[in-house]
Amino acid sequence: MAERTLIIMSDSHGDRQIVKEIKERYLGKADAIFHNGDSELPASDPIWEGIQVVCGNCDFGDYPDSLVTDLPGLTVAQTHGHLFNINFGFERLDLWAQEEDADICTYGHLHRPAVWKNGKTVFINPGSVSQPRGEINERLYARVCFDENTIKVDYFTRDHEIYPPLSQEIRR
Ligand SMILES: [Mn+2]
Repeated sequence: MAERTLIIMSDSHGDRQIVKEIKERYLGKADAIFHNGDSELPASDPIWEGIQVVCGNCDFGDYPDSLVTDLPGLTVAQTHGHLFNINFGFERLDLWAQEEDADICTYGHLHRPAVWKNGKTVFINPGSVSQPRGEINERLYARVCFDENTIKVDYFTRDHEIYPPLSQEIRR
């Protein structure tokens, strides 16, 4: 299997420009583009054509609470996180990821980049592309490259520069 690429962003909070920029940069090049909620844009916005998007706690309208996307060789479970109470721990999110047999479970809500593995699932928070919280004060999104053996995660700044301290390569 050739290497495939995903782009994941989250928590843009009204900042349509960055969603547009990322879409223009990666649509047709990446295998899929994800937005994990709290865009604060209407669900009917044509910007969502070609983007897998879920509902955040600051969104209204006709967004799905979660999505499961099957790509060749990879299942991605995607949700914002508030409905799984991730402020208080990841037990419920983890249970859902197991139920979906997810290779990747991606979420947002916390505005903090994070990558970890539990069982077969690699959990990825891309951070917030507009409003970072916590000690890493960078507006970030994530690029995931995968093949049958590895899942590699790199973060990029809003200026599309790689942010090396957060790069991780995980064996599947
Ligand atoms: Mn948010």
